[in-house]
Amino acid sequence: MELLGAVTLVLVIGLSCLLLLSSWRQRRGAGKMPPGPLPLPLLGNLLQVDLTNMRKSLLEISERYGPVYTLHLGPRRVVVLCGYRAVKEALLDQAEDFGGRGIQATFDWLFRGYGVAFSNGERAKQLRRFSITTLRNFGVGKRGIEERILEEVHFLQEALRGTKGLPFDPTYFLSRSVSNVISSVVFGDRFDYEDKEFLSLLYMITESFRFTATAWGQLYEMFSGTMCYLPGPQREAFKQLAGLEQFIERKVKANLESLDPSAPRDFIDCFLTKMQQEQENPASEFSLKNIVLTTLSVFFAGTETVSTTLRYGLLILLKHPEIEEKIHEEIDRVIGRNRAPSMEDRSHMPYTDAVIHEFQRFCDVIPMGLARRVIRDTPFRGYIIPKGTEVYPVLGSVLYDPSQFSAPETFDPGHFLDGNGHFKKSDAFVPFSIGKRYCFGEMLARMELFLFLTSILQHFRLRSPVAPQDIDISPKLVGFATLPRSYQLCLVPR
Ligand code: LZ1
Repeated sequence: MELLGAVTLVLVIGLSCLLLLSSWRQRRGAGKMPPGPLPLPLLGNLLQVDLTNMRKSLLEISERYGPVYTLHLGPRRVVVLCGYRAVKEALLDQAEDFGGRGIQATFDWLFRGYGVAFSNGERAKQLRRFSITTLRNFGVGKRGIEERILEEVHFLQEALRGTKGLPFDPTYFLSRSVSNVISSVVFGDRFDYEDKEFLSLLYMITESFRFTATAWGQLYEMFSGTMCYLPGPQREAFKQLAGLEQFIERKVKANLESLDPSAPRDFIDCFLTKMQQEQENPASEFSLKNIVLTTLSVFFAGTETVSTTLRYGLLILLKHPEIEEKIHEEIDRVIGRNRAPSMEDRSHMPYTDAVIHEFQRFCDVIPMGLARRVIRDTPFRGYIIPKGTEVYPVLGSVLYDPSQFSAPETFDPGHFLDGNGHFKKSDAFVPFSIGKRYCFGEMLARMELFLFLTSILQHFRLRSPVAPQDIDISPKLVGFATLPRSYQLCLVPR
């Protein structure tokens, strides 16, 4: 009995020391860090956040600790930035300092620091510059891509007419069309809407994105170190990401076998050519890993964000038929029924433009942005953030900042209109983030949102099988991503 007592005592003391040590390690060098809730050993601030709504939790904590605070996501020590001023002062005014990339644990399982979106340093720099230039060479931001989008619009119209006014879930209608625009750029061609492989790719994208929005996905952000070895929903997400990687690997191989450097067919060809040019350069980041994971980043980002925004947007219009009606009026007045919309129309359609901005503000598709990292010891608002510390720019807290929008919780296109019905810009419109690593798909996304939305509403009236007052436009999931509830839509030709 005495022996048992002694063993217990030693165990308890030993365990306490371990916990204290781990707690001390967490807070090491925290002297000049922003304040924040006291972390527990190992768990960090797990008990202070609601994994089903991180955006809300992060805002509630900022009411107590201010717009800049330190939060422990399990073992990750993260500086959280809330509200327009803090995010802008960091990401724009100290763009260089805050220009590193932090962790997105689910995606990092596959990316491991490679590819344009989730890399750092020289690698990120080379890949970003190459990606922007190459997208531009394929017409992104110019007439070329506008024509490609309008071509895709025709296929979408035809598919939508096929629903014959019956209720349907619009998810895959939208994602197939949106994805085909970026697919044309990265793979050189669109997919047929019935292509089984295409549908399985879209399923893999949608499902892995959905996982990041769930509470499990957020738990995984904290404990990826152990959870990646354990069974659970994260395994499904890994399977989907791995499936996407395998598809891109096959594409790269096929392109290589038929490559003609003098006539690049797509983004992959351009990357392969660059790889060959830089074969002798030991500092080159144009490697096999980076071609696969850069192509995948662009394909993934170019598919899921825009289609989620459109899907959410159409649901909002079902809730607010009076807003839909005003868009119809503006379309009829500016474009009419006999020609396709074009980007030139946008500047003559302030109401529609405001609605699209309000979609992006209200939907808040990536509420915490992609995590950043300070690349050096960074003085900020009297604190010193040590080099390498992760930073969460809470984009949702800017999009919902009450000092920037009169009624942030309400869907109101008036947030982007002045008293005369002219479009009114807002500095707090940051769905693409800002600063050194802002989303370079911004131009493409905004063109797609405008052209897809106007051409759907030019030809169809939206109807809901559910009465507008019974439609719930609050999100179904808020994590890394924000997702709308699923719904049925009817389209009536007009
Ligand atoms: C991304 C997004 C989501 C995931 C990965 C990259 N770029 C949105 N934009």
